[in-house]
Amino acid sequence: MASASHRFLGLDSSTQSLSAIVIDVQTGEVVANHSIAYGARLPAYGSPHGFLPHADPRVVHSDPLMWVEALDLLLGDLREQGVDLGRIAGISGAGQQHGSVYLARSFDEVASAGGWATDRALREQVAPLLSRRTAPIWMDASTSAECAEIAAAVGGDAKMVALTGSRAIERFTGPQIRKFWKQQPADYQRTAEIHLVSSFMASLLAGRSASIDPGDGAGMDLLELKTGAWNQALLDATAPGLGSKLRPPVPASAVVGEISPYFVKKYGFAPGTPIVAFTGDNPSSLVGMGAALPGKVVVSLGTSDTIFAAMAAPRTDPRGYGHVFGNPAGGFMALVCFANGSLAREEITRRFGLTWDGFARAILTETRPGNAGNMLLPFFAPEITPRLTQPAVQWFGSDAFVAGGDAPAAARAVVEAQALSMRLHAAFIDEVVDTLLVTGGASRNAGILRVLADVFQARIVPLAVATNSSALGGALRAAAAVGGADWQDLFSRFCAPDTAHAVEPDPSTRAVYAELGREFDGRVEAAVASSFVKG
Ligand code: XUL
Repeated sequence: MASASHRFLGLDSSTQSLSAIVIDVQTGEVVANHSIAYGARLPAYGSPHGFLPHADPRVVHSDPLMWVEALDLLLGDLREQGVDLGRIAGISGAGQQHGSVYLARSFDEVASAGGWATDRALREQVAPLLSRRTAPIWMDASTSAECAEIAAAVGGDAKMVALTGSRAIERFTGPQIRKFWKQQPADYQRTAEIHLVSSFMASLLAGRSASIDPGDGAGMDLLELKTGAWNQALLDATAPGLGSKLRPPVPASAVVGEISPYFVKKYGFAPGTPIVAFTGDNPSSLVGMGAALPGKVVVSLGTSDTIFAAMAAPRTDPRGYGHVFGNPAGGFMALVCFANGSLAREEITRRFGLTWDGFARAILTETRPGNAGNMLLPFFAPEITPRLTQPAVQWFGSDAFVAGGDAPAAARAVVEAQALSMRLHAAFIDEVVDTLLVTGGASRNAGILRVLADVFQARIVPLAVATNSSALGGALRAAAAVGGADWQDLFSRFCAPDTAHAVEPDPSTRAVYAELGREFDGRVEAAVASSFVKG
């Protein structure tokens, strides 16, 4: 019987990988923690970083079949590692936010027709369902025209922010859907169902249509924050008949289905294992960091960098960059997203031939706070915050630095710029920050943590258990929703801070970074043409 077990599975379908974490809430153990990196394991999709190449840097899509195949691979690996999936009592998870998948036949139609065949790979069965071959993802910045149209139709961006918690944003799903309708009206017409990455993954597991939750749904420019329901004016402003292609949202704690017989037969799950609504990777990470109750601020260093915090009442960003999403544990969360996260850090290591240890050394021992006047605007790809629809890289400082001949200064410069940008653009969250929790691949890099501590003048604390707080959040959410576990109890057991690796701020750097912040703000302002649509 599934419910007699205390084990829960959390999944995270993110930009570059699909990850799984299994926790045991009785013993407090992380039983399994495993990832499939798309670039390494699924090279046939031509997506070394999880997305497809495109001549226009603003257009970023992924192949949803890569995510489907990764699910089979991941569960196969877990089984091979001896993880008994029959003992899993509940599943939840997360997906990269905003990305969308378009189906000509809904998952419920598949279920009515008998569900997934157990003797054929899932990928083969999902391929004929797609009405759009690729999925636009959060890195896509190609919908400025559609954003302006949607915002104008509902009375301007200030109105959008008040209604949805965000203005009309290029990567958000509504503008992406509108672009699809404008460019491929016949394919839009034959689309029966539109999913976010999160609800798509949940639907695959359930073998039927899973609804979207308000955590991820608020990243679509379609959901009304106050009611948690789709807003009819926004649906109408986005594309005709859109309401019939989206299932009504459900609370994040809702059970959206039971594991499909395909996974029971193939991987040994117990029949009837419940699937709790999936959410966005950031809302899930809020839970996985033990920060879902107000009072903690999280920095997530991933493909994108994000800074977020739980909020009791929605407080919106007057600059128009930040977002308010549903908090899966109740209430709301604020988030600011930076597209040039690890991709920008990796660009510097690649250009200068630095290892990650060398990168940390450059910051810790070879350069000083303020970087001797060297500053970089590290927008190697179109940026979300500040809003830049084209790459914009600028080097300021010594001749050697500007000419690309100072590797240590370049390492410090990319991280100082990222930290200053976070501080600047997250000011509206308005929490007293004396501690920042960090997660993500780069949260183990001592150089990066040092700069964050000094720029924010805050203690920086990584998580002890796992760098993948989003997958962990999925497992915790399943434990709370179907196992009846208490949040505080879960947080104290699975989200303990790794105090041994905490980094304290150096107070003598406060003035340097106050001055540098003003300089950075001025340079950023100069680089950005304002695009806020007035009502
Ligand atoms: C958040 C955002 C990204 C994606 C991918 O708004 O666009 O953080 O969720 O991680």
